[in-house]
Amino acid sequence: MSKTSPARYTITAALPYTNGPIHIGHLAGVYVPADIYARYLRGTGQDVAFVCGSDEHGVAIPMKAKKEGVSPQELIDKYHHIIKKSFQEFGITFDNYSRTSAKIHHETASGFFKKLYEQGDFIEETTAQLFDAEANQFLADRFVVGTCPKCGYEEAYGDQCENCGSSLNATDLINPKSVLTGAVPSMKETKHWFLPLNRYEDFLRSWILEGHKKDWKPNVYGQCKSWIEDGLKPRAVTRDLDWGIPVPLKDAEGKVLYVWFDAPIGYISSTKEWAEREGLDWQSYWKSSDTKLVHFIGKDNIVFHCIIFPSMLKAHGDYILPDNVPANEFLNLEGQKLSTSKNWAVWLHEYLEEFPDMQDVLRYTLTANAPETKDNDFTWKDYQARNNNELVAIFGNFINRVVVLTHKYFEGRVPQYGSLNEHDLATLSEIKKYPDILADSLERYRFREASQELMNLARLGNKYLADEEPWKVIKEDPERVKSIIYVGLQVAVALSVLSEPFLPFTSEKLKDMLALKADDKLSWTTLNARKSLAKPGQQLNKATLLFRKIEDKEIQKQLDKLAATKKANELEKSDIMAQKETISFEDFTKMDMRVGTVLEASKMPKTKKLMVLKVDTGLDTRTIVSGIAEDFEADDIIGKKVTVLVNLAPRPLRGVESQGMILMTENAEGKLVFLNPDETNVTNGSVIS
Ligand code: B3M
Ligand code: ZN
Repeated sequence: MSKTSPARYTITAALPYTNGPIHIGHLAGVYVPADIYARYLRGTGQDVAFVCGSDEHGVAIPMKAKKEGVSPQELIDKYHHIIKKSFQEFGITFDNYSRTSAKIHHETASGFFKKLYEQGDFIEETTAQLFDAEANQFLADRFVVGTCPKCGYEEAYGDQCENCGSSLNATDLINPKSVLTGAVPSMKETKHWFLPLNRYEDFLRSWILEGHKKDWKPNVYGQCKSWIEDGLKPRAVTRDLDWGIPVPLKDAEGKVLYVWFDAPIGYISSTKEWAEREGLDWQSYWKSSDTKLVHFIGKDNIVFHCIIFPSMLKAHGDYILPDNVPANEFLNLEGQKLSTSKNWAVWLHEYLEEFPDMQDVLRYTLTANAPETKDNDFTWKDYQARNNNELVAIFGNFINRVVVLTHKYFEGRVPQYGSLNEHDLATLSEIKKYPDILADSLERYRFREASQELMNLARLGNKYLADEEPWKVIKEDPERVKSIIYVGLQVAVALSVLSEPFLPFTSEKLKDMLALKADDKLSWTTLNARKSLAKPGQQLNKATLLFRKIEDKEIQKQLDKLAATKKANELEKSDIMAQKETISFEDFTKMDMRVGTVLEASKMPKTKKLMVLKVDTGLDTRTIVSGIAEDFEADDIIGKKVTVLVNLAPRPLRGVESQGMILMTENAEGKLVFLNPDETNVTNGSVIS
């Protein structure tokens, strides 16, 4: 792969599953860095195909559809549109956002499978697989959980352990259990096609272990190394399932392609769809050795993008391989793992509604705090601090000062400078270093570092103005102020160009303020070649605020929202029953509850739980059968005061008619206790109201 200057780039971002919306974990891990990279490349004049799309297959889809009570098709349509729209509004500039249910993808994936099949690249094998007889369903992937053979985690899935990241086969699980019915699966024979990864060991060793030791991130390289050294095994690329791309062979009724076989091919289909629309040749983006292919993914997808998909591409024979796979670690939220099912997330579509026009604040926070080398935490306080202390206080403040002063002193025109002193010249030459400083970080996928360098450029401008104090100098030496504002505006123009990949909405506003929109020659690469970035005489537009301060109460609102989620989750986990449906006061008054005294008690023969009581209800003495025998000795309750529901319809229990109900509850140890008006001077028959 050419390291120096590729002719074009194919940038892929992991295809999100359409079983939920996008949250900040997805953004920080994959989409924000991928978009920064793609925008940077376009900004430097490169030929880029930035592709993505919805991942609409796999068992996660029918499972979630069932949970939501809709059809799989309804589910994927719903989330595909939410996801696509939120990406667009957030400024993620995919050249194409496709979906794996698209015809072009079905054809591409089937064609890919067929070619490998015809070349003899698969092993065909009938093996015993886990089967849930009750659900009449083979259990693979997320249909089955059990103990991970590698780390002992008890909730590992049939395809992957989320605890240690190992990729598994369903039959590897210890104590497997069906997710569908809870049943212990039996074994049943079924035929599948396997990609013998072991055949690719030599290729993977030399390509990754020797070829990419230096340029791949240590977390990615390390996972690949341990995979290869653990010994690669054949992996099934088909499934017994009714949701997915049918296996394109005659004897494969009821079988579909494994989702991890078809999904990465989605990158190719998405490129095809785009190229067709644009009148370009898709093949040059996937089959030319002067194309640089980069996959942006989260760490749980490493094995699929570094081992399995490259082996598929290699087997196919005419595809290029990824030059890099800059996988990120995970982002947590307020110290807790992000989780779609537990609703522990900041959802992109909700953020866009609650913080309109503040896409860049989130982009910046997620980049400045990106989980590049280790898992990281998103906190709302940090979000507020990044905004108030960096975007507002440094970037925004600098721009506002220099543009406002230009209007105040020079009627909004870039001043014609007189002489430039040493400080001016040093500042101008400092600006010129930034395109390279940023490019250097970005080329190494260090987005955090790059975002901080960008802020350093704003700091440079801020410090320059603070040191030169044009608002003071104007009184004695207005000529000198022309030079100061001129230099300040050069920093502003550089910021408007270099911030584009990180803060695209801000960059746009800033270019507008600086009247640069018509200046189509101004770009990342031409910055240094130009004598003046802001040309003397140029009329600027009005100063507008680029960022606004975020108040404590806005942050508190978000924290309260999370606290409510936490509480709801805890309630669900504990045995506390959710509140029943609201009843009217009339309903309540229908219940007649009285105070009574237990006169006699005896355990009902041949039962474990039932006790027969005689209770003085104040109205009468009646028989009540109560399921309390495991928690009380008969002798201990005689003489106790109890609360009795007296107008409950009588019902026979083991041949004895029970004429009411004693109100009970459970104590912290799970033992039954009376709901007791423990007052000796309450008369039996007193109404409880
Ligand atoms: N659909 C994303 C995930 O694991 C998965 C990526 C496919 S990329 C080809 O959440
Ligand atoms: Zn594990």
